[in-house]
This record gives sequence, C-alpha cells and structure tokens, in this order.
Amino acid sequence: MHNYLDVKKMNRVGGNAVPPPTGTVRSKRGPQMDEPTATPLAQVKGVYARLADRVAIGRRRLGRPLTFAEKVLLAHLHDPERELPQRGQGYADFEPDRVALQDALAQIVALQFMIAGLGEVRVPTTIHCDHLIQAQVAAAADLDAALDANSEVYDFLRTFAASYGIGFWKPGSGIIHQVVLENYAFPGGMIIGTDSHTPNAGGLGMVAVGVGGGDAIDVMTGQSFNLRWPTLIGVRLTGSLSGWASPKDVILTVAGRLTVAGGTGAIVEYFGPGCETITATGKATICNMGAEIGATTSLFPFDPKTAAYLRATRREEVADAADAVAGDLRADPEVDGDPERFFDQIIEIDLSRLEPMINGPDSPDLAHPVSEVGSWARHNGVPTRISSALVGSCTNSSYEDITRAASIARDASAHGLRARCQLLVTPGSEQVRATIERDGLLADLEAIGATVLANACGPCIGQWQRSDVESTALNTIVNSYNRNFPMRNDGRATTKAFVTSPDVVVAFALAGTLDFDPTSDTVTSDSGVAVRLHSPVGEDLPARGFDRGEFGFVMPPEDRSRIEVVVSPTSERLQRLAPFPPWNGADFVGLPVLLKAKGKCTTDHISAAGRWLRYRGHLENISANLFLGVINAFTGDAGAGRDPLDGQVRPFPDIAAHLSNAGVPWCAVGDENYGEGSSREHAAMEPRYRGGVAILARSFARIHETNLKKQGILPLTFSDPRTYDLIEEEDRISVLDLAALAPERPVPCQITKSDGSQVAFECRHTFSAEQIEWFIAGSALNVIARQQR
Ligand code: MIC
Ligand code: SF4
Repeated sequence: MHNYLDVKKMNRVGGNAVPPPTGTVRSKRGPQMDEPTATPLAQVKGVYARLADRVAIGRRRLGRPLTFAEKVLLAHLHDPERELPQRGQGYADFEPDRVALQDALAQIVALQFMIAGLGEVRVPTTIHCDHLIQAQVAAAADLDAALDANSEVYDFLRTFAASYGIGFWKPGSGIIHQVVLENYAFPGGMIIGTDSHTPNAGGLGMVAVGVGGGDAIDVMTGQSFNLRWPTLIGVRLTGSLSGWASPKDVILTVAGRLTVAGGTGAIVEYFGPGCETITATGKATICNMGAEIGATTSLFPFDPKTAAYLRATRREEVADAADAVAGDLRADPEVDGDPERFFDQIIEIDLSRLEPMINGPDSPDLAHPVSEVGSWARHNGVPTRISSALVGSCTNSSYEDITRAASIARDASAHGLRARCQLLVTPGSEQVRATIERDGLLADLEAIGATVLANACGPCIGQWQRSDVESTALNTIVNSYNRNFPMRNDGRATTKAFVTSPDVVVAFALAGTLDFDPTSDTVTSDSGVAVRLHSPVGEDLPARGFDRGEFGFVMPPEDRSRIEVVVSPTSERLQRLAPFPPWNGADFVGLPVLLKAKGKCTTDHISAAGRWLRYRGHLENISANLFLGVINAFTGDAGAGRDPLDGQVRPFPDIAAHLSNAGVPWCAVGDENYGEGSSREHAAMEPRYRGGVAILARSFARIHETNLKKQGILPLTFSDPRTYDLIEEEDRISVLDLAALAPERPVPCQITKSDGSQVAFECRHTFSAEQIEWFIAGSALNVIARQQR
C-alpha cells in the first residue's frame, strides 16, 4: 500500500512522510495561494462578491439597516428571496463555507458518512486530532503515548480523510479551534464544526456554529445547514482593558449576567468602540466561551486588529479582500446609535471598569470578582489552597495569552518566586508552541516550575492522569479553560474547578491560594520578601512572525481509488454502524421512565468524556456510560435507578441495555437546559441505540435538541413546566397522536400512575416539516441515504 497510509510513520508531527500537497489550490498570484492550509482566496472572494447584494436584499426585505450577524447570515442563506423566518422561531437553510471535525466526534461522523453513500465531501472539510491525547507527563511523552494508544483510530480517521477528500491535521498540530483561527477563519464567512467551541472563529468575524455530527454530515453531503434563525443579543463595549483585566473577563462577566442558558438560540454580537481595542485572539476567547451561555455563536466586527492577525498568519490577500468590503463586515452605523431597534437584548460593558473575574466551581456562570473568590470559597466549603493551575485550552492559548502569562512569570522569577502548586501549560497549536519556544516564553514559564503539555485538549476534557493529589481528596484547581462541570478535568467529583484568565491562573499558582487578589495583595517569597506582582503585559502578535514549527497537515491525495478505510470487526474502539430502524407508525404507549434527571444534566452527565473518549467510535461500547453522571431525581444518587422490568437497582446504562434487549422502548425526563454543554452526539445516539424514543424536559440546549431529532428521538418540552414534578418512578408515559405530528402542533401525552389513574398533559416540540421526516425515517441520516439511492 502507498506509504501515505502508514500511520505509524506518519502520525507524528514532524514525520517526514507528508506527501507533497498535490491537491493544493495553487495560483501564481502570491504566496498565500501556495498555502495548503488556507481557505482558498477564490472562496473568500466568492462570499465577498455576493455580500453587498445580500445586504441590499436584507435591508429591502427587513426595511431597516442590519447588524453584522444578519449580514453574514444573509450572505450564506440558501435562498435569500424566500421568506425570512421570524427570529427565534422559524428555520432557514444556510450554505456554510467549511466544516471542521475534531477526532473525538469525527469517528462517529465518519462512520455515519460512510453509510450515506457519497464518494467525497462536497464542502471543504478538515479533521483535527486533538481530543484523544492524554496529559500525564509532558508534551513529547504524552504525544508518543497517544500515537501508540490511538493508532487504530488515527489510522481510521486518516484513511477516511484521504478517501473522501478531507484535510487531516495530525496529532500534535493543535486544538481544532486554534488551528481553524490560524488557517481557515475569515471575516464574514460561515463555518460549522462538530464541537461546541467552534464559535471561537467569531473572533475573526465568522458566523461559526458548533453542531452535532448530523448537521456536519448534511453539509459534507452538499445539503444545507438548517438552523433556527437566531435571536440577537448585542453586547456594546466601550472603554479599554487595563491592568489585570483581560478579554476573558468580558465573557466571564457576560456568563455571570446571562447564566448558562441565557444565550440559548441567540447570536451574541459585540459592537461599539471598545471592540477595536481587543486583539483578534482576545476576541476569539470571548466568542469561544459564548458556548457556555448556550449561544448559537458570538461574533465581532472586522477591524484593523482582525486584519493584522490575518496578515500575521500568512493571509495578506484575505485581509486585503476584507478591507475592500469592510463596510459590510460590521453592523450598519445606525446600529450603534440605536441598538434597541436591532437587538432583542443589550448588555453594556465598559472595559475600563472591568475587574478580573473567576467563575466556578461546577458551573461556568458562577461569577466572582477575583478579589472576592477567596472569601466565597471559605464560606462554601471549597478549599482555598490550590492544588493545580492550568493555562491553555482552545479558549486561552494564543501568543498574546502566553506573552502575558510569561510576563508575570518573569517578574516572579526576578523576585525568586516559584509556583506553589503544579502549573501545567497547554499551547493551542504547534504554531503557538514553536513561536513561544523560539521567543523564550516557554522558558520563562518553566523557570517558575511550569510543565508544558502536548498541543491538545488534555486536561480540559478529562484526559488528565493526575498523580498529584489523592483521587478522593477535595481539592481546588484554577484554569484558563471554558467549562468546569464536575468531573470535567480529571474525572473526579471532588475536584472543584474555577475558570479565569491565564494571567490570574499564573498569579494564583504563585500565591498557591484563592485568597489572593493580584491587584492589591503581595506574595511572600521563600526568603520572606513581600512581592507585589506587576500587572501582565502582552504582545498581540510576535514581532518576528509566527514559526510554524512541525507542519502537521496532510492533504488528501488526488488519486483516492486505492485507499481502504479499515474497521476491524473485532475492534473495541471502532464499530460499523447499522441504520436505526424507521418509526413503526404507532404511538408510544406506556413507556417506562428510565430516569428523571434532577438539576443540571449536561452532555458530560449523559455521556462522559475522559476515559470514555476511547470508545467514541464504538457505539455499543460507549453506551456503557449512558447517563452515568445523571442525578436521579427519585433518590438523589448519581448514575443508577430502579429497573422497571424487575425492580432491581442498577446503573442506568445496564437498565437501558436490559430494556433494549427485552424490546421495551422507554423515555427519560430532564429538567431545565437538558443536554447543555458539548456537541457530542453520543449523548443522543446512545439512548437511541438502547431503545429510547422520547426525552421529555423542561427545556433543551440547542445542539443537543438537534442531535436528538437527527437520531430519530423525540425531544419534547413540557408545555407546563410543572408537569416535571408530577412524574414518579413507576409511572408510564404515553406520547400520543404521533401520526398528526406537525410543526407548532402540541403533542398530547399522558401519565399512567401505578394505581392505573391517568394524568393528561401536553408537550411542545421544535420539529419543522422536513425534520419530521427524520423521525419517520428513523434518523436524518436515513433520509440522506435514501436520497443518494
Ligand atoms: C468539550 O469541550 O466538551 C468538547 C469535548 O470539546 C466537546 C466535544 C466532544 O465531546 O467531543 C464540545 O465542546 O463539543
Ligand atoms: Fe478541547 Fe477543551 Fe476546547 Fe473542548 S473546550 S475543544 S476539550 S480544549
């Protein structure tokens, strides 16, 4: 076989077997078009060529000026002359410019794509190997270990990418969102990615939406991306950041105000004079963490700082093209003067008055000014002593972030200070790693005791093999990531995680305690000297330019005929999928309630990551984690309940398997914002695989609700949220009149109590007419496969 496929030789970033980029879009017009990893200039120009027309159509049809988000949405509408849906209500079809897949989800996307029956992707697509690398020792050792442990999966993804015309970023090349920002994002573009933090690219002015694999498959197979037309939250920024305040504090503040569900169904559009004061990567940080308030995406207007970042990342021509249409890469001028007319909700933030913030533990919206978190922790039984401090992740791992963190480290070193707890640093990409190494910034951090991890997700997604604290010890960590649900980082419910800026992470590492306000307190060195840390200083872009480091990209070859995508039938990591069966036309009568979830039920509760990432390509094996983190509303316990078939108490995944083997369909009940967090569709596929047919909840998170619909499960919202309280352990639920399922039409349901009495109630759903076909066919994929035949 062609050595292109020899994954052992190839996967290591820096391996020398990368074939010449034969499929590259080449041009004689300048250096950028020889860049195998850039979005082709022709594609960018294509979007800009229609932008003015689309904006004119939008202004005419809406009879008013437009916000920037509206312009980008219009520029990507499949048919701009069709009726424009009501914000927050109707659905529209979009044509995104690009799809990005991360390895943990790409596996199930690939397995599904392979049964859709297409020869190649219809829209430029890339796969990024970032989630499967564990953080245990340090960068090189961890990467080698990942290559050994995951070679089967990397091999599969690599051959899948090669055979369907997809670009492949090898393990070690960086975290998907950083790599997309550095290479593919462009102002006014639209990207979807199988990861909830895809909105990171909003920092460069892209409408970047996190989706489940089902939506990705639609676009990869040349269909439109169907999205509910978002509502608009405007965040008006004035002033400029100074001292210890950083871009992270903007989103930590917004999250505190809006809460984890406050952005649901909305695009958060930043506007106002403060935007121009924030660097492109700072803007990306803010947009990235918009996922934590449930926003569809967040975005910033194009400005000179965006252009500077494009130029610094070898995209001069994209910057020039954007400059030429700059007026349409931001909101119309009327928006700033009269925002109430344009946005459904407005938040004002004066950057000059922003304090450094820290959010947590257990939820990213629990916001505290850094000056108050110590006393909050003391009053809430959370240790103030910090066991570990972590800088990095897709949220905060830019060159600027590291220069700021390193400036604190240098100051500390000069005073003889060292970190008082473990300090781990994850660069976001190989390009950032190589540049900060060349510029001596890694050495600055290492001098205070930092360990540098692989350019990957690592501790952000439970891939952290800790040995620094006892596995059951209550302990506090601080990190510059975005999410801090229980068990998120190290799989331990006893770890309390706080999210903050990299600057504050480093300051806390030096102090070793949450009881420290870097803006006013001093750290005492071992020799007894009280040191007041300087506020951080950063550089947004490297003066000597970026160093790409080891180039980790593999182009798909032109001749794809001989590539074989191997899925071993005996593999424990990969399993070919069988299509889900179509709906049998009958109502769901007398469904047992597998579980009723109490409180937060994120996708981490439904299908945990960490050690389970191993089975992301094997639906049967990963289904053994189903609902393990969910709190049972009937008992208060996590992950277990009463089996409706024999009354025994068992782990939820065992009950689900038992019901499924017995051919008994079931439902589950959720609270508010069910399925919050990630885009992992395993959280929808596992219940479907185990015979779940409906999830009834007080409300759903957007991506998860779509994932359920795509997999043929009914996500139903109680019309009266109090119905949740009526449901008891032994009840049976009926979902009726399904033959009449129609958009906007409520679904009649019924509870049958154990004494035989019945309680009627009603649910709502968000299925459009086309989406009802998914339910009938058994899944959205079945509809696509049917169309290919
Ligand atoms: C996350 O941050 O939770 C993840 C891991 O990146 C997920 C994706 C996944 O679970 O595969 C996300 O954010 O969508
Ligand atoms: Fe990876 Fe964490 Fe970013 Fe998700 S949030 S993409 S796990 S770094």
